[in-house]
Amino acid sequence: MFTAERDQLQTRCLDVTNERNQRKTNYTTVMHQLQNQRECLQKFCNLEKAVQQGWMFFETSMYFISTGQKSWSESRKDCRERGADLLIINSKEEQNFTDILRRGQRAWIGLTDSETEGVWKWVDGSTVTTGFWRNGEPNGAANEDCVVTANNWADFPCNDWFVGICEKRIFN
Ligand SMILES: [Ca+2]
Ligand SMILES: [Ca+2]
Ligand SMILES: [Ca+2]
Repeated sequence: MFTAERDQLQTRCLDVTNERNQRKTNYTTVMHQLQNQRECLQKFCNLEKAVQQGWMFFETSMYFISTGQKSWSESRKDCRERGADLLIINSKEEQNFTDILRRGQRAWIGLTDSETEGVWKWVDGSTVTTGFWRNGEPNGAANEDCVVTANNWADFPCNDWFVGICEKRIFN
């Protein structure tokens, strides 16, 4: 009789523990869901704010064209202060999109051979795989180390003044 009662108590105790663990698990799950929702909302709010500030979206990035003309490095600094960097053109589609974005202006992109003459590198350190050079460009040798886009690319002196296109990846 006594043993039976003890067994019953033990079983009850196990049940309570299981229930409590289950509740804990549920609680953790709900907390995670809430956290994800909050992060999602935060992301959405950030995107909405970006649109208001004039950023435009294309595929997995957002883009901003500066209003003033600056040197290449000043344009880059401007982009970085916006949490972005100068544009890296990865495809013909992206090239076409930025042609719309620049509205006829020549614009700096994140491509330079200032480190090693003739070795064109993007601002993320990668080398050019798909190039859209204008016929005869690049032609500036050591005098022209920075690239502007105007339908296609040309090297220019980095201290010339142009507007710049910033790109920020939305998904990494
Ligand atoms: Ca890009
Ligand atoms: Ca050069
Ligand atoms: Ca040139």
